Amino acid sequence: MASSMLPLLVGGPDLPQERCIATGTLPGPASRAILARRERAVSSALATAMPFAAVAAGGGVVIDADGNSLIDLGSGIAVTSVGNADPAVARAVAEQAARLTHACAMLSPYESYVAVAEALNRLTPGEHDKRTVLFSTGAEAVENAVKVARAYTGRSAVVAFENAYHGRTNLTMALTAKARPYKAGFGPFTPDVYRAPASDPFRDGLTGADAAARAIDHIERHVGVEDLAAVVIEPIQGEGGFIVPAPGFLEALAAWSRAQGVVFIADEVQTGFARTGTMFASEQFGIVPDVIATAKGIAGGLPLAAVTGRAEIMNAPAAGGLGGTFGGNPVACAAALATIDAYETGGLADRAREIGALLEERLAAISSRDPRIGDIRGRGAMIAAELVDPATGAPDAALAKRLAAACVQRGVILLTCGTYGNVIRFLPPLTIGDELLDDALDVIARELTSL
Ligand code: PLZ
Repeated sequence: MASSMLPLLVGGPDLPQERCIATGTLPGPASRAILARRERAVSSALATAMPFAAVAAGGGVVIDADGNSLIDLGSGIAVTSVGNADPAVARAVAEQAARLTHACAMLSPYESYVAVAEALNRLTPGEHDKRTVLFSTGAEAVENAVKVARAYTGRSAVVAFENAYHGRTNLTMALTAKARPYKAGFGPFTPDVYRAPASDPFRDGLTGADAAARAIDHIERHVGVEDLAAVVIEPIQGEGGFIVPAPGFLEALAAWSRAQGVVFIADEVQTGFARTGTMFASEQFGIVPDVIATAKGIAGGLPLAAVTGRAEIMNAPAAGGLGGTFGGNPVACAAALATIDAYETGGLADRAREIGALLEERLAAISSRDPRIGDIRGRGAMIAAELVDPATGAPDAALAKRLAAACVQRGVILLTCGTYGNVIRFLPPLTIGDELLDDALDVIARELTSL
């Protein structure tokens, strides 16, 4: 059946909140047809993790082309925190699209762009005077944060950390740690990017203070502060494995950066917008970044990203130095205003903490019976379990992959991550109900036992 003949399926929270694989296995026939067309039309370099084509989503479920209903533990990689096809966001998008789809912020301002900037200046950590610029993707935000830091300091070197993920553009590939699949074959990379050891309590056993001292010593010896414009760090590393640094690590690094005149850039692309139980993860570590990059959860699924920072830093590039055709598109801005309103008035940060507590409790119970779960970590609705060989502690990526593949066949969308690929991660929409979470954890427990 051509997709134009399918009845219009409305997504959002009114979708039945249930897990149901009516086709028995995935992909069902309608998904299979789309996947086959995809293979002929789309570059094979774009891999797809899931064996189904999505047509609608909302609350805590994703509906596929065959009408199967899957529990969403991924939110499209931490994007639809406010819920997919949220009615208020959908309304704001429709109204804005019917009025003005594009103006180009470099040509003429529009109120929604300014309002998003005001909201970010108000909501990001710190009471100092701030400015914001909008972009379309997380990588673009990180890249522009580095541009701003270089313009402000007149220095060029940038430090990123082990296990970091910052994007797929040339500069952000250089900042990203993992070679395969992100970097291999795509060099040469931009010069003057250096990698420092991070804090990884499960693997390095260091206190935050010791890990910071190790990182700072590494930076001072290998880079030198005279040429260092910025350190770029995810407060909780996302793609690298949901690694929560040991207490004190980020504080020490931020204090050292301030003392050295180095711009401290927090990449909160994955951790931002209520995901970790506070509006931004930096708050939980008591740090006030000079510059903060955001994207993903900012606009309920519409492509929008931002760089927010100290006014003197953000105003350092010459007029015209920052921009882009689509950055801060009016439809994306309208979506962001509705989304940010939902975070602020809908108690979603509190809900993230409840989700985190439920997930941690259920995972702890599973791990008490299964030593292959080596570590459970994260904050709020950004929780992960690291799978290891119990005898050696070696990462077990094959198990993570098999578990995710088995769970999706049972109707649970489970993502993996980690430098070694051996981490299962939980990033449900904050609109998911406890019943779905419990059901998903039952499935995961059952499938894990059988593997
Ligand atoms: N910074 C911390 O998590 C995106 C993409 C994974 P873009 N992570 C998910 C993949 O395989 O492409 C991400 C992130 C952090 C930056 C980015 C980049 O954001 O919107 O994908 O460019």
